[in-house]
Amino acid sequence: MKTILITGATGDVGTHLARELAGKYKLRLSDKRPMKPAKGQTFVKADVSKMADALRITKGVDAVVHLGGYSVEGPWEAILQANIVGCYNVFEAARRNGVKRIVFPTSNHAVGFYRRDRTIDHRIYPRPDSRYGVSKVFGEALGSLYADKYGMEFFMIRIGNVNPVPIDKRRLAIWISPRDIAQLVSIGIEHPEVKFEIVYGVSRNKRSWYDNANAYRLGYQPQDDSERYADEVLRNEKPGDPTAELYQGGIFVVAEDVPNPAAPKKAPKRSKGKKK
Ligand code: 15L
Repeated sequence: MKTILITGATGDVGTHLARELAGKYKLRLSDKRPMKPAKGQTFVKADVSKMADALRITKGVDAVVHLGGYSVEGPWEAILQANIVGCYNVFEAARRNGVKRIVFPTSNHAVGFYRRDRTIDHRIYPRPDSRYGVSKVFGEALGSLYADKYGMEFFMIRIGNVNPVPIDKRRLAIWISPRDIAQLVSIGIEHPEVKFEIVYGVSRNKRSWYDNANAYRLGYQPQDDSERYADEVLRNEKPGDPTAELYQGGIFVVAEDVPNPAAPKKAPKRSKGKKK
């Protein structure tokens, strides 16, 4: 049985994966926050923004699923340490320890500035919607470098939103169920021909914005479709930010502190002068 390291194991995605992949792999779970591993799994506390920790946890595993990091938009310093330095350390530590295969959950936010009326595939040029999205593009680029230069193998999953059920209109397009993400991660660990692949981490959603042909080519057969939840989700949907609603990344595209050039142009105000 293969030994798989999952970093960021206390997060939502890590928790779903540890449950779904139990029994299939020997799981070494890791995070900087403590957790109690299930029977048959081990836990190693580590902060991957420190190279020594990254080296310690990647030793002796067959593959790494690197979930660890800042998982939403955040301050630059936090993103830099957790997602840029942390990602570099994990890929480099894996290389030094002779671990070839890495599954990297990148994000829909690496391409979040594409509009919702477009269908995009794995070959599209990234359009990150946030500092967080940029950090995911960094991970994709670093993986590409390590694949070409060192012969390592990378399976990049641009994850939509992992949840037992889709939670709003945007997530109807990008939702992935826990069992579907587990299937994709298993393909990423097992597929013999992976050198560098990008796929979308979404279920077989009728409303998807992605052409996920690359995942299907590699054997992905999603079991779920958000459509069965659509009526209920849409019934409860509240009107959102009009700019966010144009873009796949949703609220991540909205600038926090400066005027946003992506915002729809407002009609010019009528002057209050006297009518002629
Ligand atoms: C992500 O990449 C995040 O990790 C997750 O927390 C959600 O925000 C998700 O995207 C999403 O877009 O719903």
